Amino acid sequence: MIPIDDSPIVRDGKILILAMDHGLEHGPVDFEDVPEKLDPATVFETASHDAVTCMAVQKGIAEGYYPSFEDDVNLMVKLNGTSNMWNGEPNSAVNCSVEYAAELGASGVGFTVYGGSNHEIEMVEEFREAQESAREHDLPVAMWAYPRGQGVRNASNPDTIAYATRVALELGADIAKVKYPGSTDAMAHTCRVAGDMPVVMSGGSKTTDHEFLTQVENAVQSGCQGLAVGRNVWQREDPTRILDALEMVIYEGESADNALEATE
Ligand code: FBP
Repeated sequence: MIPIDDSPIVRDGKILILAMDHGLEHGPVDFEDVPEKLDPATVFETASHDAVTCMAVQKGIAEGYYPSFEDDVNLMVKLNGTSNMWNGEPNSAVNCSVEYAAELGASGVGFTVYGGSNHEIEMVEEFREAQESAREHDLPVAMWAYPRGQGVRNASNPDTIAYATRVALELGADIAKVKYPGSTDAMAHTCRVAGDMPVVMSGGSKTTDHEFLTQVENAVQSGCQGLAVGRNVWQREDPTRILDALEMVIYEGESADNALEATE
């Protein structure tokens, strides 16, 4: 397999995944304040920003929209997902194969594993199949490493987040996407337990420019290679501006304050 740093979804050792699988995971409610973003083409246009190393979408969005953007955007196909209508113990249906993701033009694949769910065993078995198939296609695998379910008392607990990150390394993920564990020390610990595997911070629900960029700055300073973000970019009125600022913080090591000032 090609070294992760040589993958097209990595730029100068850094990663910015623009995720837009929310229509499946959360439903149209995430687009209420930005109804124009219901058209996936608008988010693909945003993903053509230099700061974005790939855009993560589900199969149906890749099939319908990626052909118009393949020259400007690297594609990550999410191989599993669940709707918010599912009310059971956390699980994620595999809805796309690695072979088909490769056919669609993917430069990487994404896979959710809910550690601590009663479905963890089957999810890890499904991950095994995807990970080994991704190796055959030379595609990096990003694990959405989300502790969630009956075995998890507190999904925000820093030790739990570090554990989920280590699970990603042990199972052969190339990138772990994790929630911010609350402090720079905890994030640094999370990155340490990941060994050489890049860790990217999950964006979360939309916050202010300052709050969001400061958290990204803290994550990057703690050893994170970047970000996998959705709402904090495309729910904004001006996604280009926040991407300009993210480019400074992630790739140039600028502070959130400097990046905000420079992009005002
Ligand atoms: P956000 O930056 O908007 O949080 O997107 C990242 C992501 O992992 C998406 O890929 C996914 O749809 C969503 O968050 C899952 O959110 P939740 O943690 O609420 O399940």
